[in-house]
Amino acid sequence: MSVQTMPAAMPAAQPVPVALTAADHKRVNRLTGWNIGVGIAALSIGLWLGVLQGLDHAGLNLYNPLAPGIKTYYQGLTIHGVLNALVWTTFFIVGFFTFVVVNSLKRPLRYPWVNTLAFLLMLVGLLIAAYPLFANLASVLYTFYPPMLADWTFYFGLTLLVVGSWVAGYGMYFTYGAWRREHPGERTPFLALASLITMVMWQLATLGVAAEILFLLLPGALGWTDGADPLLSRSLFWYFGHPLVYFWLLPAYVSWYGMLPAQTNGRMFSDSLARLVFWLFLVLSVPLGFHHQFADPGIPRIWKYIHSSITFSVAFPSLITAFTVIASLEIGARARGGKGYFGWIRRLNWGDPSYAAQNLAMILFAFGGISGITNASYNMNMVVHNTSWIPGHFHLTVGSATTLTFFGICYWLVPKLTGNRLFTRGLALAQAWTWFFGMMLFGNAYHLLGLRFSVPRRTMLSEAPYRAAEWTPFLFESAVGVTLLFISATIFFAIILGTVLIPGRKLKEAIHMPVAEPLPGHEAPLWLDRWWPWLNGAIALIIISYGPMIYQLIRDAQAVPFAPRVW
Ligand code: HAS
Repeated sequence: MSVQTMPAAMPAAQPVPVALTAADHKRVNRLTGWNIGVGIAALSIGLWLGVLQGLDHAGLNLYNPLAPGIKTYYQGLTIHGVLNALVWTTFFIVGFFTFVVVNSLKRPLRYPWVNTLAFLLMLVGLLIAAYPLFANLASVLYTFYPPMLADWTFYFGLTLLVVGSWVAGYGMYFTYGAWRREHPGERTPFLALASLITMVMWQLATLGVAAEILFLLLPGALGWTDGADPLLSRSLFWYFGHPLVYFWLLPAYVSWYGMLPAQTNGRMFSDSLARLVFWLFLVLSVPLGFHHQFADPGIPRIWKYIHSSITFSVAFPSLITAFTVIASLEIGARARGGKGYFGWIRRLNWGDPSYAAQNLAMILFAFGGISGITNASYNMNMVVHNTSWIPGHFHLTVGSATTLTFFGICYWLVPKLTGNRLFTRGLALAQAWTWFFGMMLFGNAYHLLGLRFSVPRRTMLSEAPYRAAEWTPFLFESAVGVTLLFISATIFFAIILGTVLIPGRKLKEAIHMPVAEPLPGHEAPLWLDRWWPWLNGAIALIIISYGPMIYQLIRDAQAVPFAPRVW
């Protein structure tokens, strides 16, 4: 054949989009259901120990009659922290994102076995870590600082849990990659993009704790080494520990931006700002962990200053969120007949428990956010660090913004997954409001106890000889809060069990994932769909803000002998 007659090079054929079948829906629903179910089961134990802790602080030591298997206050506190902060959140988030990515891309999982494997790894990890926790072999709190050392099974179990969550992320990236090939040049749906960004941020963040466990703690727990450098260890932990909090927060933001407005007839006020906020979190979430170590000697002031500045920067996307999400909700309230500067608030969809829970979570987060910004200021931090102010802060953030939002999501997602009606709307509304008032009282009391009286955190206050009379009104306030939270949690578990188990409650109409569409003509530009500038920016900032200090810490590391077990 002559050159002239050769056919022109054919463009590579674009893969045909793969549609979701009923079997795909069933598979992803089952996977989501299992993840969320395990998360809720863990939460039920973690919350129970939280209630006992709260009552203990108020002077009522009920551990013996109500949790006889728990041998020390610190065992209870460790189980509370690990199950609530690490297990409930991670399982819920992985389940929720698996559902969101598939339903938002409208494409089945590329390799469903990868996501199934992820769930199994996480589950096995949880079961392995549960053994030392309940056998009192790992009462090292959820931050597990050396020289305290837990049984090796604790670290091994946690490692599997984290690796499982990575694998879940890979399953989502493979799915996204396949979608991208099938839809070249198309804008990624917001819900999928935001979920994927969060999972990538998580992969960057968990490198710190993976290094800490694999190189410092696990070898010690296996008896291969005698000690570890506490400062290096704490620095690697907090490299992970602060972005961890955004791993908890961002799924709530996925819902607040991309779903909640639709639940009150609203639209997404700004698709561009929503995407920008997630990219900013990818860039800014990791390089700021030294703000947890303001009181640590050995970290030079300049690094504390740099990390403090980046901490103030990461509050910025949350401030954008406050304004844009409220604007999205206002659009909905006005469409529902709302009028006036503030009168529209009454017209929000308060009668829907899924909506109400999430809006109440936002209100609590406004207070938790303010206390976070207070923590970030070096001199204020010197006042509140290691006091009950800090649990006050994180119960209004992870305990409210995150957990109450996840409850709200469950109120549409669990009926969607089971095909059963919610058991019941009235109970679910009562649950959301009791959680709201419980956290209000609890959070307020703990903040004030820490700020005014320097009441220490992580202490069995019922036994503290220095308990002062002036603490009493606040401790009483916190006990009322704890009681409301206990009632609220009990209602939540009853609702979930009732929805899943009570027969004859089939949905009359199918439930669809709520999706808030952008205002017409306000779709985000395509540059907000590109990964490389943001991902490279995130990696560069991590190297700049951590590289020199981590190098120095490794170079000067001195192994401090692990402490004998005191529990
Ligand atoms: Fe934090 C400690 C700083 C956010 C969780 N944090 C902790 C710990 C946890 C935690 C668990 O700088 C304790 C760790 C330990 O065990 O030692 N935190 C911040 C800052 C922010 C922040 C600056 N934290 C969070 C979030 C968390 C979380 C989110 C979990 C989900 N935090 C610190 C610092 C420490 C710390 C120090 C170390 C303290 C120490 O000394 O140990 C910011 O990202 C917060 C920004 C948030 C806002 C609020 C925006 C408001 C919105 C809602 C608006 C809605 C409204 C309602 C107004 C600026 C988005 C509308 C109503 C209608 C009706 C429409």
